Amino acid sequence: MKHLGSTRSALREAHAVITPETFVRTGLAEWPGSAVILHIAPVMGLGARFVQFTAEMPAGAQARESAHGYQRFVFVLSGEVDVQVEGEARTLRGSDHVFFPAGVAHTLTAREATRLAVFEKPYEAAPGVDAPPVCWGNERQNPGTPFEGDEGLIARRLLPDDPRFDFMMSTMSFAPGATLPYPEIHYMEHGLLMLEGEGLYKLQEAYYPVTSGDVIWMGAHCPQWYGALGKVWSKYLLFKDMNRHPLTVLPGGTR
Ligand code: UGY
Ligand code: MN
Repeated sequence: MKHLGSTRSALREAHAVITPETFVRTGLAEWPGSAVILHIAPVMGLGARFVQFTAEMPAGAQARESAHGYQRFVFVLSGEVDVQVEGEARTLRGSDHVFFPAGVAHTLTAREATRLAVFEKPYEAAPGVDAPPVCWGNERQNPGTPFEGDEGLIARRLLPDDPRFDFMMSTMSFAPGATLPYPEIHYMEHGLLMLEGEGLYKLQEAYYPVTSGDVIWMGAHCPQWYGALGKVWSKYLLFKDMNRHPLTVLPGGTR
């Protein structure tokens, strides 16, 4: 059906489902030599206040910090990347992740063909609250906790639960048949990347079959619910703005 223009991708006022057959590769100045698939950005015109992209780095490609000083969270999907920041050097592989605070200089150098999930956001300082530090971790070594008591739904927080951070990254893992306990509505927005498995996402009034590789944007107050299908656990990576007062969010996406 692809050749007839059919796709599961859909754009609505408070959500977007973006599936791989509609991905378009482009470049960014901070990522010379890499292909960038910019999934979610304020230019969508729907109120997104962050950017989510996939960076496809060939071996040897190097990226540097955002020229605009945005915070950056990087999750390694595949491959190997050398990271240098604040005099520290580490090599990251699948499921490793790193957070760079706003304005912190760093480099990412691919040792082999590497795919990264990247999230960037202007930092919103809060009065009397310090800036957050660089943070490292590995999602697979993170034990997580049952979400609202459900052993079939494990939430893993990839950043500290700390007011210095103005967003949270986590993964949500669902046993086959597990669901979010209720349809959520909240003022915070989400960027989502399906990492494993498949399920059904309800966004506003529509149900979407989703699978590994799909991207979803959920705007403020977008009604949202997920149920896992198939015979294996499904898992998604999730951005959520946190810890800042909603009245500091101005219409049009600036603060
Ligand atoms: O906590 C959350 O906002 C999360 N449960 N939302 C989601 O998975 N869509
Ligand atoms: Mn939510």
